[in-house]
Amino acid sequence: MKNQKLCGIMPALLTPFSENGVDTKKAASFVSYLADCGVHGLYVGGSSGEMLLMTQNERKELLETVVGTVGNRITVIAHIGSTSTAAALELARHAEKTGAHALSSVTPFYFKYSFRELKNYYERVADATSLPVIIYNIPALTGAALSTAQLKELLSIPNVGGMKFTASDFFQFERLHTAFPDKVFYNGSDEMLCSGLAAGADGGIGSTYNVMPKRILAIYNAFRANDVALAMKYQSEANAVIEEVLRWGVMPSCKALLKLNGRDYGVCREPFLPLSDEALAALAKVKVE
Ligand code: MN9
Repeated sequence: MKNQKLCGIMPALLTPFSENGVDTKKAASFVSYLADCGVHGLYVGGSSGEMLLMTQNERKELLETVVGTVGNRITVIAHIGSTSTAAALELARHAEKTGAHALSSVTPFYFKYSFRELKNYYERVADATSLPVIIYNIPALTGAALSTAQLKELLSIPNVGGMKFTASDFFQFERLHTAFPDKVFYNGSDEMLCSGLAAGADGGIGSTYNVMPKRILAIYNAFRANDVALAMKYQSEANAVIEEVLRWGVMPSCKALLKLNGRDYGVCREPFLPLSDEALAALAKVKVE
């Protein structure tokens, strides 16, 4: 049986920073707002959350804030992926203790690990807690372009509950979820949410969901109601926003869009830079809702 609690629309939460840490007040107020919008869950501490630019303690603090604020209303998936297995396992145990509903991890990156090493990593993460583990497959960023057979092997690990699939090979995507009908599969490319749903996704996880949750929910709800034409109309409206976001950089643009639309959520950590006036002027023209 598919875990219904894990299905649906889940913003890949952006992290608000204060001068010297995570701005937990801003995070709490924002996740309450997202839950009020009707999102089904949150994906916390992933790439959109700038996890690579955060300390272990900051990642834990952010998760505690989110679970403490909305953990009994919506699903919380803790991204615990790290450059070392030891760090990932520490975050995984902390996430279970904190009350997250699932774990997720990107495939270990930077070094070119063998498949044997990647598989061992997921076995260790899956063994560390009783929570379902969502494999995060994003070959364009990790460089780990795994074959369908290799992804199936990862999905076969006990405690692996599904996959976040950020790629455009919907043939591979269909083969995977058809082979594992009880596991949960997420579309990862916001610009292709409708296509991913058509290919069988149970939901989506994405950065731009932070800035236009209602429109993304409208795509999902129209598709679930079998109105593909309407879902594509909303997708096209979303893509006008995503096109600009991709032009100027995903996370800096998403934070700038929040500010332009009345919510000061701060800026990204360096090496990211605040956007230029030219970028801000272009983003001011897009309609997020
Ligand atoms: O997978 C996100 N990818 C990254 C999730 O954060 C790297 C997406 O939501 C993209 O940011 C989005 C824009 O290309 O689709």
